[in-house]
Amino acid sequence: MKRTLKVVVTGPFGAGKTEFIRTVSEIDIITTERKVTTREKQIKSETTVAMDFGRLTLGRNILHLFGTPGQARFEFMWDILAKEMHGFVILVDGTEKKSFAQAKRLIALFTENSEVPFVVAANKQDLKGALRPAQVRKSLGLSTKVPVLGCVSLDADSVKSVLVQLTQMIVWGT
Ligand SMILES: Nc1nc2c(ncn2[C@@H]2O[C@H](COP(=O)(O)OP(=O)(O)OP(=O)(O)O)[C@@H](O)[C@H]2O)c(=O)[nH]1
Ligand SMILES: [Mg+2]
Repeated sequence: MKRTLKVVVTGPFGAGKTEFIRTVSEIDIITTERKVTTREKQIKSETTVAMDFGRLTLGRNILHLFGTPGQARFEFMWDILAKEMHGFVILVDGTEKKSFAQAKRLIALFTENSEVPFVVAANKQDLKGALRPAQVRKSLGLSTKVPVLGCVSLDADSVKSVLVQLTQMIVWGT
């Protein structure tokens, strides 16, 4: 029998969350991207303001993927999206070390309110200068119990391997 798992994809502004979901979703994703009006508009023109939604089937598991906004001013959505999730992905841009403080804060917030499994994905591994997973683990001060995986959100196999790992942790509790 198929089962549905709720997976939240979170991380700092511009980490690649919307792209991650778009790349693997079997349905046209639902996005809420709007023009950036704050000073971050120099970095990218559009940002998620409420959520992304996509779906991916992995064997007998149907993953409902919920992407969060990255900008802290939309953080009221984080709690709403995290409700009854089975697991989550913390996506960080390996080329943006200054976003790691926000990534740490997100990990603290999400683990404070929930005990579900999570993995960290060191994204944008295709770009020069991207920190490797081991360096991301060290920078974020993560224990060896937390899987830190390399990722390229533009590549479906790469995104799937992150989600397969998380699904195994959810289903088998390992
Ligand atoms: N080269 C490269 N570019 C990426 C990768 N992942 C995302 N991007 C690009 O990075 C930019 C930001 O990606 P988004 O998916 O909008 O990031 P987001 O985390 O949803 O951003 P917010 O919703 O604003 O927080 C886009 O131009 C993406 O195409 C990656 O793995 N490699
Ligand atoms: Mg987004």
